[in-house]
Amino acid sequence: MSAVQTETKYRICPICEATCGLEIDVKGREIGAIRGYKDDVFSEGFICPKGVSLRELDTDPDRLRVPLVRRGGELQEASWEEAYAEITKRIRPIIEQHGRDAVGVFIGNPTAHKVALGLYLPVFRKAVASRNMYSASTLDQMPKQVAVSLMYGDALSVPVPDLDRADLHVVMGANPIESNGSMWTVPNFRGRVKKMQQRGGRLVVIDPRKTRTAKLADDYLPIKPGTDAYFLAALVNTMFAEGIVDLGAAAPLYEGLDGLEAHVADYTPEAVTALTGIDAEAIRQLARDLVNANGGGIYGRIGTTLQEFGTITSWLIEVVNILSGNLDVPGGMMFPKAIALQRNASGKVGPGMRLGRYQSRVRGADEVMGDLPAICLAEEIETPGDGQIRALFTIAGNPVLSAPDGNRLGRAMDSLDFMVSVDIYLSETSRHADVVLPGTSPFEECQFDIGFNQLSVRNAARFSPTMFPPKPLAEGGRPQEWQVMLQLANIVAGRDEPIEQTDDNIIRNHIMAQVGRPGGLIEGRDPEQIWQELDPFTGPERQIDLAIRTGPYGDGFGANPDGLTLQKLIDDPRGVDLGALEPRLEEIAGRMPGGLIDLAPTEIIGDMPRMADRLNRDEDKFLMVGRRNVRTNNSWLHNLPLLAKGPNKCTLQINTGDAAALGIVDGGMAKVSGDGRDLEVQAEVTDEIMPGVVSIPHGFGHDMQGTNWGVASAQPGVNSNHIANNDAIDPLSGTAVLNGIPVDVTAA
Ligand SMILES: Nc1nc2c(c(=O)[nH]1)N[C@H]1C(S)=C(S)[C@@H](COP(=O)(O)OP(=O)(O)OC[C@H]3O[C@@H](n4cnc5c(=O)[nH]c(N)nc54)[C@H](O)[C@@H]3O)O[C@H]1N2
Ligand SMILES: Nc1nc2c(c(=O)[nH]1)N[C@H]1C(S)=C(S)[C@@H](COP(=O)(O)OP(=O)(O)OC[C@H]3O[C@@H](n4cnc5c(=O)[nH]c(N)nc54)[C@H](O)[C@@H]3O)O[C@H]1N2
Ligand code: SF4
Ligand SMILES: [Mo]
Repeated sequence: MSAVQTETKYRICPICEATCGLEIDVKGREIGAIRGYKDDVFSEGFICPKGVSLRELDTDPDRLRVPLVRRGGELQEASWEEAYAEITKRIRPIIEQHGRDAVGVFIGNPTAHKVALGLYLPVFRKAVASRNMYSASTLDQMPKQVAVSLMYGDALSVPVPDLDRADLHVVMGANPIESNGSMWTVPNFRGRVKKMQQRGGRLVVIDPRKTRTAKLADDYLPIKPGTDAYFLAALVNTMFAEGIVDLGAAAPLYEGLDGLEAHVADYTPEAVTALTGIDAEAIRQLARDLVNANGGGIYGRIGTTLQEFGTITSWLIEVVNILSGNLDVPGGMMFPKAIALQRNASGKVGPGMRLGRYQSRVRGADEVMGDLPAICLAEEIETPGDGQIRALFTIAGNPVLSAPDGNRLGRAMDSLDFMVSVDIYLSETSRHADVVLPGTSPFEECQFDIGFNQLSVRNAARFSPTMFPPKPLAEGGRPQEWQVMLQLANIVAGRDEPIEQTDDNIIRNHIMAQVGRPGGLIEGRDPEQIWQELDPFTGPERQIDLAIRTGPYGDGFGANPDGLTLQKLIDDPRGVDLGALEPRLEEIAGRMPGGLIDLAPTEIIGDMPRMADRLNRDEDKFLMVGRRNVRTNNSWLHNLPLLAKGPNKCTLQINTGDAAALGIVDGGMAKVSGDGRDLEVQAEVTDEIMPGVVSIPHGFGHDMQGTNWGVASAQPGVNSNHIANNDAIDPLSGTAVLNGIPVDVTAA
């Protein structure tokens, strides 16, 4: 009979941006049932199958638990000391002989979800000090971040739908019923939409596929992939033509309205109908509805960013929302104010972005926000010369599946002098490494959302302490991931100091920054006293405590006694609700040069001539788009039985008419070719995709040699990015074009 009692623990789900609160039965080190936590102030009990599957993630026998070091060509288990020693031995000579740019880094999506990585990656990046920084951002949301930076001064100044008070919600190129939202933290999207509809509000979905979100909609407009910019330009054109532009009370905060009309003059609703596939009158009606809405706006996501005109489209979405009077009003598109680490709430003055401060070596692509485009990674490894990448770190990333032409990237990885991956699986990418350092289970780290609190449908905050702290390294245990990042930082920087000391130095610098911040909550205070008050927190907790206490709701270490501290969040797992979103436009505009928001940033206007070209382009190919399923998360949850079960998720969706014309049958095989490569994939014949469009989800193709996917390899699917063109790019954001890929389709 066991004396170990079942306890209930609470924590924030780290998988997707909805950040649901979970209620978890725990017995010793064992996870029992996982449920949605009803009393969570933010997610109110919402959960999806991925949250439930965290138990299987924790126990997955294929998840890496010890470091691997390549010896005699084989990855073999090693101690942490051996792995760190191997990295030191191999990386230092490369840096000493070839300089810092010889080290490349690829940073993947989970680094935005795990606070241990989010807080300590910047330390590692700074230590590497190479221009060869790459991330999943240029395979994802970078266009939106470029657009909002140029307009609102910061890459996370992203207005999000205030859905709970909206009466017209337009979803463009997103499928939140499956994805649970992105660049917008919104648990229970369905429930919130239903409530809006009960209030008399309307949901409009614009997507080439009739998605589950589209099925919930009052209006569904199928659009040809990659043509959203034309559709949006026609909305703007209509608003000017009909004289219904309405900037509202915020009008004095904008500049650039005068020139705008001329930039969209060619894009009348009639002029874009053939290209977009959307009827001119539907465009006019939506323009009027947006102006007349009592709070609403267009929300655009991966279908609008990961495409040919990503930055222009993201900018036009903002323009439409502004011209229709929907920015910064209740029910419209609003700027959240997070509890901690929100740059646009800290008084720092913008503008947020200078593009192209340097260029990539081989093709001369512009740097964006300190990254070079992910599509440049392979050529920067392959091409000899000064500045060639000879060593690569991948941190929670799987670019062999997430980036175009992954087989080429994999071959390039094999040509490196040295490669390190920090990952929880032996994936299509980490299998190429010489040293693989295992990440932790989510239950072995604390959790707090830095970015997603800044993108939240309501202002709220929660914190989850570490549930199962690993035994310290000195006692035969393992480091947490923030400690791994610090150790790697010290190795590449050649710093011979214990990571505890590095961490102390980091927090001391943060304290100095806060006591020196004009107008800050602890301006002019004694740094030593603040240091002592942070005791006994260390690591991420200490950084979070300092950030909360000096943030917009913080206690200011006594300056504002009712304010928040990390301890208050620890004491109440339900979290704190900080209320509905509030108008912030004056504050946002005040950070811009001249105190004005530019409706027509020069850089983006300079990119618009590209749009004219496509109007005359001959398009005779199918256009391939991606999609998401609620039981997947990019490339790495396919190994959990709970999620992997059921029919093949990696199918080619093709319209019934197209399939009939090509002799492709439902369940049969099709051959899809793009950029000189092809793949064979099971067809799913359906009316829920537009004619001329096909869809394959990304993140599959788990049959490559050297991975360790016991479950996922049984239903491997295909890597859709194998046929994506590595040269197709949205130039301003350096983002790959992975929606609207031209392909040929035949029966196989
Ligand atoms: N065609 C097409 N391509 C796409 C997309 C698309 O829609 N269509 N979407 C793009 C988007 S939006 C994104 S974000 C990218 C994703 O691109 P990536 O970030 O490169 O890919 P992921 O599949 O998210 O891989 C994450 C890796 O991190 C590991 N991991 C998970 N949790 C942890 C952890 O806690 N610690 C550590 N150390 N490792 C962990 C996983 O095992 C996995 O190997 O893909 C992009 N690629
Ligand atoms: N279940 C699950 N949830 C996830 C993820 C996952 O893999 N699985 N990934 C997470 C990540 S990293 C991200 S970035 C988010 C993404 O979140 P979402 O953007 O909501 O992702 P998708 O479900 O891929 O929806 C994109 C939609 O855009 C449509 N589309 C494609 N091209 C175009 C176009 O040119 N124009 C228009 N208007 N539509 C187009 C597609 O048909 C698709 O329905 O999801 C996150 N959440
Ligand atoms: S919706 Fe996202 S955050 Fe919520 S349980 Fe599912 S994966 Fe986790
Ligand atoms: Mo993403």
